[in-house]
Amino acid sequence: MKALLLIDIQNDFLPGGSLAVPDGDAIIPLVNHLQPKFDLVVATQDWHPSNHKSFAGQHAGNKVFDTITLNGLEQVLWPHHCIQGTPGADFSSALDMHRVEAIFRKGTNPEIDSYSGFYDNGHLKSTALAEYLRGKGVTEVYVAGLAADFCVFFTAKDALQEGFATYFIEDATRAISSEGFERAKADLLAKGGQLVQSSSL
Ligand code: VGL
Ligand code: ZN
Repeated sequence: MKALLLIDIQNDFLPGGSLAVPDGDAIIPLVNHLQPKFDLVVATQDWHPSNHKSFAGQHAGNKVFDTITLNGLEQVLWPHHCIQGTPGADFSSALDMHRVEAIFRKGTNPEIDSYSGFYDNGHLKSTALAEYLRGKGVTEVYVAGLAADFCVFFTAKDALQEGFATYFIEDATRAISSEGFERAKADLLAKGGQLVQSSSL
């Protein structure tokens, strides 16, 4: 069974949002078109309390995109984004949601960031996404969404570690930085992941 994971296709990561990923909206027609080709479609939703410590505004003396140590982990400081219940946290209205069987929320603990749909950044707590997928008989996981160099990358890395055959749909994601995108792809390939284009699916 093949699952498509739609990572964080939320207004704050799209043009006009507080942490807009360049050209992020270009992926939406692609992922809408891809959905019927899969046995299962799941979405993740970045879902932060307003005092989340990944927000630069929570750290006097730091600015957006600084890197700090937060509870022992390296943490990039972000603009406020995807605050629970706000329009920025909503899925794009252009995203077809009617085939999405489950939504996994992440980033709810203010003390730790959570890029992957499977675990927080310290691998302290699971979202149970792996168990959910296994329970549905999924063996192949395809990842798409935003941002390629953060949440899509970390989700793909955990999918590999969980033993799923993992495919990174290269044209159905966009990155915050192009160097980050290249690093992410090289790392996934080195770990046994595969890069695919949506046209081949
Ligand atoms: C993300 C930074 C902070 C993402 C989420 O979805 O890639 N990036 N929170
Ligand atoms: Zn976030």
